[in-house]
Amino acid sequence: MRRISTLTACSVAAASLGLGLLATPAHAATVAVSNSTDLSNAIKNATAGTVIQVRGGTYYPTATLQSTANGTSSSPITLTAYGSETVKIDGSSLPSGSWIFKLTADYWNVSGITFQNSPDSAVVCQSCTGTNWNNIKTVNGGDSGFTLTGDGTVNNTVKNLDSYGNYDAATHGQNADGVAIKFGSGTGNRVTGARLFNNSDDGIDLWSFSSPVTIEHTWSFGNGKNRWGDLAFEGNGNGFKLGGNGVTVAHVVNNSAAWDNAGNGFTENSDTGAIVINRTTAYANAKWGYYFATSSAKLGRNLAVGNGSGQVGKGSKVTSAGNNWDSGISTPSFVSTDASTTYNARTTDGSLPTTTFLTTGSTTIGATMN
Ligand SMILES: [Ca+2]
Ligand SMILES: [Ca+2]
Repeated sequence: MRRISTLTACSVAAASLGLGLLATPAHAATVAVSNSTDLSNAIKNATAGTVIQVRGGTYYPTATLQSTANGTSSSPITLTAYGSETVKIDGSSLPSGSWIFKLTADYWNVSGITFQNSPDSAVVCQSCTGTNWNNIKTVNGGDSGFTLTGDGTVNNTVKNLDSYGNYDAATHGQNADGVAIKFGSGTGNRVTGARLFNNSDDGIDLWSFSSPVTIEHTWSFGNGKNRWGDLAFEGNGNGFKLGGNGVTVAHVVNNSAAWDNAGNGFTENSDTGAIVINRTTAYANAKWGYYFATSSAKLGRNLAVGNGSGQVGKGSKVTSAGNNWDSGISTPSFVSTDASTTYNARTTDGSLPTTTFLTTGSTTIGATMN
């Protein structure tokens, strides 16, 4: 097998960089790659401490990029764009049904990369522990953009993800979510700062994931609309789909917003657990802003306006306090209902773009939209 020239012994790499050897983990190496073959091999052959820097450009791998190599908590494996260069990994040359990137591995840090035009799901992390995903984009794929799945899915953080335009044509849009955390278990998983929009199915879907997931500072909008001229379209279009398949689990959503989705803004989807939803906003979704018929959800200080079926549909087990549908709570006015700025580029640190859309200035109710 051809070795990547930059995968040199750690002592040589460290010496050439003028680094102190004591600070360098054994066998760690920094690998800069600029073609798909080297990228594939670097991912496959990584070991704890390996840093893979991907040079700017668009890559067209012909097989799924995948690894079962584990980092450690103190010596993770890093896959990142080189400097501030723009890196896109495009699935157009993959066999049908392929994913672009699959990890069955622990302690990876992946950042600054766009995964686009996947034949199927773009990024799948299966039974992963301790992975960090920063400023990733999953765009225009053939199934869900970003997926965590499997038992042993523990302490993973998805930060500042953009996932949009995903559509499963063969199944008429019924599956492709922006984020899917489905069919698995494990604690400590968190999604923050995500924009999940214009996907054929849901913004985020926690179907049959049996441990609590935390979602915060996340916007989910425009999902479940037939944007593909599909005559048998089946997308659901929930902003936040917080269960499914009979699991009972207390997922948590804080300071997030759902608007303009074809389904509900926030919904249990058969999860009977004590789902916690605080300071979120549901605006102009086609169905309910909040739909919790059978769960023991705890809804606090949420703001629902202009949703088609109504602001809240809740069963007798729901705890509801401080929301604008509760008695004695007033509805603050939105500073803006023009969503155009929500599509803007992120700030230089990767945070959500600055917007006044759906802000109210309230310190007590609704999402702060940042
Ligand atoms: Ca669906
Ligand atoms: Ca879904």
